[in-house]
Amino acid sequence: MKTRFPLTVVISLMCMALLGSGFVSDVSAGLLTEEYEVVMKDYKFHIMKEGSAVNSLELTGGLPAVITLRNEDPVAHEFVSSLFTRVPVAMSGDATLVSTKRARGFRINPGHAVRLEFVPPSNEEGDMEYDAFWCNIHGKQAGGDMRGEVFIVQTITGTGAF
Ligand SMILES: [Cu+2]
Repeated sequence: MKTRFPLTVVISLMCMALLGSGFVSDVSAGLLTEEYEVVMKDYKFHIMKEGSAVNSLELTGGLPAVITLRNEDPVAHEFVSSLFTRVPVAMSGDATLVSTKRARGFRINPGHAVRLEFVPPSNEEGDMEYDAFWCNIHGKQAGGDMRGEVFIVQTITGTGAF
């Protein structure tokens, strides 16, 4: 079973070291990619950020995001979201594209993993955007286990940085 955590940790430590040394300003640090890992296991989504379990995906508008989906269950699962109808996603790995009326996503077979790269939408108003994600096989009903939330915050507005 391979894991990307060490690399993420190394990068984080490097960034902290650079921040501490004054080489990287806060603004530059804000341009780093946001990385999450979502493990599908026991018919649940387990969301990890920098090696820690978190409850939801919190992304920043305009800031590149990487989400690695890993299916550790013996059945196929899906990761489907309305967010993917609004942003183009680059996928690497082995998954099948899934399309519903209001959402798009990926079906991942047992033991497989995929890496998604995209830039969450930014809006000039600075409004937080909200999307749900779910497994369209096991998490269609509200309140089900195979559902989760994506928040897209807008922290960089009116700077012309993007
Ligand atoms: Cu599922």
